[in-house]
Amino acid sequence: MAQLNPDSRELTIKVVYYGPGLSGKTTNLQALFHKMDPKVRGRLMTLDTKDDRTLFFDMMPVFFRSAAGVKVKLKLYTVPGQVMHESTRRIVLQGSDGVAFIADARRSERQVTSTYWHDMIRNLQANGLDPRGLPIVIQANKCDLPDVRTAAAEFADLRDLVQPPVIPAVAIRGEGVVETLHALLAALYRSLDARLGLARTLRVGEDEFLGRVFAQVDLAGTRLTRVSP
Ligand SMILES: Nc1nc2c(ncn2[C@@H]2O[C@H](COP(=O)(O)OP(=O)(O)O)[C@@H](O)[C@H]2O)c(=O)[nH]1
Ligand SMILES: [Mg+2]
Repeated sequence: MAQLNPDSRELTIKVVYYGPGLSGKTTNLQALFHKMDPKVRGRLMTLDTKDDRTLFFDMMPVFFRSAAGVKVKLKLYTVPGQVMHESTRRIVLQGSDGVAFIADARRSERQVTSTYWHDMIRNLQANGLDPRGLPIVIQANKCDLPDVRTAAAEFADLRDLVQPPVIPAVAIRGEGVVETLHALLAALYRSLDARLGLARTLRVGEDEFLGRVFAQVDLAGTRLTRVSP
């Protein structure tokens, strides 16, 4: 979980992009990387193998400093999707502050998606993280393909224990990618504020927190809406 280092006034936040292999996790990070101003983003580290699959994880840091001098480091990770990397998926989830679950929205992928979702819930619990208290969003990716689920009601098979928002996306075109991160960070801010008192003790408000990240993002074609608590 995110910790504040009181001496350096530095807050490190971990966000994980989880989901089955080939659902579009790396594509999300790549799209974000290209939309983000180099001033706030670090290097995108991807360790894809030649068959297009993530072997260990991808990571991209995003940095900003608040007006009150708090340095925020946001680290975006992906997990490998292949079944044989189950233990790696569990380890990457350790200490996460929020999860974007990237689903391939095609109905043909429904069973695999459900398996990975419930595997994530178990892995969170194995790491001592209560999914009911963790900011989570579901991205319905690949909405450019035929026979997809896009409405939250069509993801009832995932939304039993928790009911995260469902955000439609076409990550290869960069659509829905910023919306997904924005919805997650809005929920994440509230959870961190409740735990660490970001507004009260650090004087970092929600508008500033989201503003500092998304002011540096190319928002062409993006519609950000406020997500209700
Ligand atoms: N049609 C379509 N393909 C996508 C989309 N997003 C990702 N892909 C493709 O799906 C494959 C797997 O994507 P990748 O990001 O590597 O998946 P990961 O295993 O979850 O990291 C790649 O060939 C991507 O180009 C999308 O929105 N629509
Ligand atoms: Mg990948």
